[in-house]
Amino acid sequence: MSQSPGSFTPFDLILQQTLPGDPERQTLVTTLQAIEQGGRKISALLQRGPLLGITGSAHAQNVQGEEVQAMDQIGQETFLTLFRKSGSVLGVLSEEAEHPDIFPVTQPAPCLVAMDPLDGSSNLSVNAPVGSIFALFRPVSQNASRSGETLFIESSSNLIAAAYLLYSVSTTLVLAIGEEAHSFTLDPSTGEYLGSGVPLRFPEGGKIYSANEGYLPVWEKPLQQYMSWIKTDRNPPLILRYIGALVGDFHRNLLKGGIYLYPADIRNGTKSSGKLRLLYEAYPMAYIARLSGGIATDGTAPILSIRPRSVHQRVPLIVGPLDLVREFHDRTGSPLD
Ligand code: P6P
Repeated sequence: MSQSPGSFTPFDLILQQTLPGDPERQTLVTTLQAIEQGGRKISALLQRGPLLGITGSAHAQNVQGEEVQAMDQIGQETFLTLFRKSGSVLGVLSEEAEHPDIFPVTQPAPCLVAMDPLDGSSNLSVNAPVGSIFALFRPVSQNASRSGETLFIESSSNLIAAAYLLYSVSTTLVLAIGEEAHSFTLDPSTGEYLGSGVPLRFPEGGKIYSANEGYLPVWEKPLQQYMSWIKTDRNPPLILRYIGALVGDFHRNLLKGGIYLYPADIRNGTKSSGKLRLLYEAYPMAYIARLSGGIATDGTAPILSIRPRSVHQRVPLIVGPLDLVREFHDRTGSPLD
């Protein structure tokens, strides 16, 4: 049932997609409130970013060996503090921290959160879109005997929700729970996130592809042939749109119909695992894609069927509407079931 444009809230979606007696309902409400609050703070900071001197490098490296931007650290501290205070989050795994943080909880059915607090942060210095990405899991256990890493790995098949914030012309929250994914826009004047109540669906027949073709020379042959085919022999050809921030590219492709590809590459005879991380980038996008009628794979298998061996494990990511992803798999020799 769609409500009038702009009156449907994330709280409405949680109520719609969970049962009254479900102890996770309150956990989802409280955890989403933390995400919403962090989104308000980061959105407001980014409006004045250059004036505050926070859009540049922090002159440090993260556990991934990547240069940390000042806003990466601000995003990390912002969401970590909010999740710790929520009483609903048992642990947080972050791109910006080597080990998960484990917190005391007050809720009977707490969740785990895997997050990329500020995705695409190298875009900040040129005022291009960035995002925050979250995957929420039901923990297999609450006892402190397990290490944080073990808890996240053993709980990885218990995805219960996924969300991203897109900080762009406006600030968008996309939330996927139960059977539906919805988009909400932050009204800075009230702090509310408001949506139409109409679920998100990838349109069929999309004509967009998103990939960094600068790496074409180090991609495998079938992929190189696919990248040529989509521009020449495919009817109609696909057109390239690439923002350099997964959240921005994914969101445009979700609304307009497009496939995003960050494949493995071959360097010095060694095949990489791609760049994106399974638990806090590929999983949440795969979950949102699935609830929106799409699918995400690693080029061979569905992302949601892959169990992590380590918490910062990387995977190749192909994600988009079923028609375009199926076409990719047919053209590269690994047809989807
Ligand atoms: P490249 C940002 O660093 C990110 O993780 C994704 O958000 C984005 O899609 C990708 O990497 C961009 O990577 O190699 O094209 O700069």
